[in-house]
Amino acid sequence: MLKPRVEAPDDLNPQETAEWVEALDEIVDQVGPDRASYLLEHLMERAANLGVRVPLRWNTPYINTIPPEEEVPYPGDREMEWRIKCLARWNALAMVVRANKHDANIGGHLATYASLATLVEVGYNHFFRGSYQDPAAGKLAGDFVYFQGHASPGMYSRAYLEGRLNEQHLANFRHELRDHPGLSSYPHPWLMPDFWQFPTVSMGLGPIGSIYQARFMRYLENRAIIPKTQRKVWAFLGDGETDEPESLGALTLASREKLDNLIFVVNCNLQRLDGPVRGNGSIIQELEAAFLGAGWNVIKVIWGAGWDDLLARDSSGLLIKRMHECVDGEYQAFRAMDGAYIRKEFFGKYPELLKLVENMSDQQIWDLRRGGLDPHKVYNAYHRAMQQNGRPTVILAKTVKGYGLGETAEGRMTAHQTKKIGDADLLKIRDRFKLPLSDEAVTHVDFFRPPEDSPEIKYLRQRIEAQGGPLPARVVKPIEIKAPALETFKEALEGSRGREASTTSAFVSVIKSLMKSPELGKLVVPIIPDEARTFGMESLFREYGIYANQGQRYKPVDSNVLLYYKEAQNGQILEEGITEAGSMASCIAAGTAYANYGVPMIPFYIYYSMFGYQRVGDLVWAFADSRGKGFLMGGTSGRTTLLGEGLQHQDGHSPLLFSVVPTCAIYDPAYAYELAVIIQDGIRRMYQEMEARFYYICVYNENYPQPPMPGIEHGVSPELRDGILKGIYKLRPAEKGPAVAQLFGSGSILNEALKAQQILAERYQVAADVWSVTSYNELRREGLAVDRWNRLHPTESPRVPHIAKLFENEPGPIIASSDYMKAWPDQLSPWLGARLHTLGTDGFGRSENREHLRHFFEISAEAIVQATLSTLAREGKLDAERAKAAIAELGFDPEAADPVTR
Ligand SMILES: Cc1ncc(C[n+]2csc(CCOP(=O)(O)OP(=O)(O)O)c2C)c(N)n1
Ligand SMILES: [Mg+2]
Repeated sequence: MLKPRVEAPDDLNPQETAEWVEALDEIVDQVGPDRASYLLEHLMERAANLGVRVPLRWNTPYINTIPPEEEVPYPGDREMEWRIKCLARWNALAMVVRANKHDANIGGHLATYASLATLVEVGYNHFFRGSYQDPAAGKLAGDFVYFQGHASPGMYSRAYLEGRLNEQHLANFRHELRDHPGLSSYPHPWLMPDFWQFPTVSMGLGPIGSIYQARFMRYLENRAIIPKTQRKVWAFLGDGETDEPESLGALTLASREKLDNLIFVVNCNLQRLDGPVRGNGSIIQELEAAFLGAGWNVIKVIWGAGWDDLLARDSSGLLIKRMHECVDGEYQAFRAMDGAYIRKEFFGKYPELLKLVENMSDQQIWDLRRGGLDPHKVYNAYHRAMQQNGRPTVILAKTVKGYGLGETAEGRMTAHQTKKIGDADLLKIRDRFKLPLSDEAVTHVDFFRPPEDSPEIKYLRQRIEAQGGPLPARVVKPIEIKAPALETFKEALEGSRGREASTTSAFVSVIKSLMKSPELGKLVVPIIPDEARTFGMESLFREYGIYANQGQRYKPVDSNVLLYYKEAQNGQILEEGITEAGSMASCIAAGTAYANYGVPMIPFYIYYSMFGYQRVGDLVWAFADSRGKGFLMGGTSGRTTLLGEGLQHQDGHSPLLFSVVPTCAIYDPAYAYELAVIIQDGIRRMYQEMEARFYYICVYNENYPQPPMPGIEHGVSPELRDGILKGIYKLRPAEKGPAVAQLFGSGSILNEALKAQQILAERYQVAADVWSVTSYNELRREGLAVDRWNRLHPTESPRVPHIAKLFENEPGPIIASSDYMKAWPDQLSPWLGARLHTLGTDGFGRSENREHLRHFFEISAEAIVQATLSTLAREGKLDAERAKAAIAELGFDPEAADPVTR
């Protein structure tokens, strides 16, 4: 029978407690820790069955996860590898110090790589594979390594030793705009497209990116698009970096999806930029609990080999106790001081521990290394991580920030920002690294690469060959796919035949046609963060399946209906759940697969547009940096078209936000045929012409009749197609022309412009032309490019931007109305000047219906009419009193507060 709980003070019966502890001590002493662990587990199970609440602990002791007796021997030549590492470290340091000597404040980081060198060098020499050999497919891409961004000097100096970069490259670190090739500050595929694969320097993007990369790798394997290999995704991250929500936010996805192709290495140097990561606590223990709780394998590499003997000799248990007691702020201080300090402050706390080190000199105590700086310990951790057991692995490696850099940086609060090292320290480092450099060469901070036939370079080459090639390397194989003919999207081109439909449903028809295409269908990757039903895409579930690594282990509740919720191991849809960051990370993996895997996957990431750029802008930036391709579809677009939802849902600015990304083409189509033209051409440009660009396209949920493409009965009009792609075409000229005003509309609001055209004609006898503006931004970019050319060619006859040419002979003011902020159409001001008058949705959204919203934001048909009349009046083309009277007629109050203020 269960006993009622009593409030127990700390210890009801100290003697009994002591007996239990003694019994445990005896077991450990006589039989060993494994038996103790077995007994405890057994006891816990029993306790649970008796209804005892077993105290949960997500921590193991503050020692290495792999005990010495389980270690495997190191396979490499330790001495040789040490020499190579010293060379890599010297040149990395030289890059930064030289850069700042010649150009003060150009920046760069020394301390991060100093702490990371062993972790990456062991990887380079023994784990990271440059390629995989497949019996059928031949040479395949190698492992994917996400390097800590600000450790880039280390990766460059390694590539220098490998002969992939030359001295000029290193000398021009952070000088990318000189006569000789330079190196980018951090990993940027945009800037170094043959070298870097993954932009990581914005903290947190590497971790989440690598998780979704590992998942996407499995997706491609399970769909039989790539062969299965032993390929791994390695992600190196800083301990400070783990504070970013993106770093730890997707951990459970990795364990749920059983991603044993994923290895995180957290460089726990205990410091971030300003100071300690957890001065008052322990970042390693904190991360251990988080990762264990999320279902990962956790391998702690805390202590170097020197500590093994001390731990073995300590029978008091005080050494581990002391290791636990010290907080990270103290550990940091130990490394910033010296051996005597460590003896006094660390061992000195207990006489037993002082005794333990009595035969060691201060130097020997100082030389006791941390696990992440000991190649043997690191090798063993990596070796264990390679064993697949259905779970991702994290290695928590304790290191020292600024390790070996001497008094200026090692363990100092200012380590992160240190860019200069004094001559005395440089000479010490030279001696320590045993580099054959004269004092003069050291003070000049010369780079140093041993000759080609030196043992070091020979060893290096032999290791690279054994690993299947060097890393990082970004190789883009030519791809040969053809964009589908525009006619593939017949349904969209022919319109909805009077039926009301939204551009979102037009998009669904376009993606379905694409997925049916025999050549391209399997390359399409629909990515949806729990909004498929919102967009009417649930019919894809049944037909193409939702990707699920375990298939479907349950009978879905709707299995009796035709379009049931089908999960499948080879499912094509990535149903991500409610994670825009995760979905964007998937989009990055899919949109860069043409380079990383040699398969030109075409992502279509469709989402609630308000939760797009504004939420995951930095990932979008990284997508562009990665030369990502694909389509981002902003669903439920527009501040007034998404009715009812209100302030946090109604999006009036995404296109503007996307316009900051140089490789993003932004379109705001109104009709199904426009959408089809844009997507078809997008595939052509991105995948056939291999242009580095991607698309953001607004799609709306307002239903209206989708007209057929004008003239489609005679085939696609090239001029119309051209207009749609350039960003504008005349949709409906004034019936009783010539027009005295021009109306611009896009997306759903094009219908308001058409309605306005009618009201103007019927009620006010004003003739206006209506234009569909599919992309203000494409027009602006063309205009800017032409302006630049003119600026740089003052003696030649000026070129005229498309938009200016188009309106040279079109009379009257231009009234642009948009479901986005006024700044969106205003992009054309440089070429349309005072003729352009914009109506837009600046301000906060409201929960209302479309009619009220459009009236409130003054973008409705009536608002367009009112603006046109007023503008004509100001230009002297209409009686001002007539324009004034129209304000009330059209339902406006001239004294009402501006919506932007309400
Ligand atoms: C999102 C973001 N915020 C801030 C920074 C600026 N920054 C660069 S490195 C750094 C500290 C990194 O500390 P940690 O992750 O522990 O790496 P360590 O250098 O110690 O290995 C910061 C704040 C950044 N790169 N990205
Ligand atoms: Mg750190």
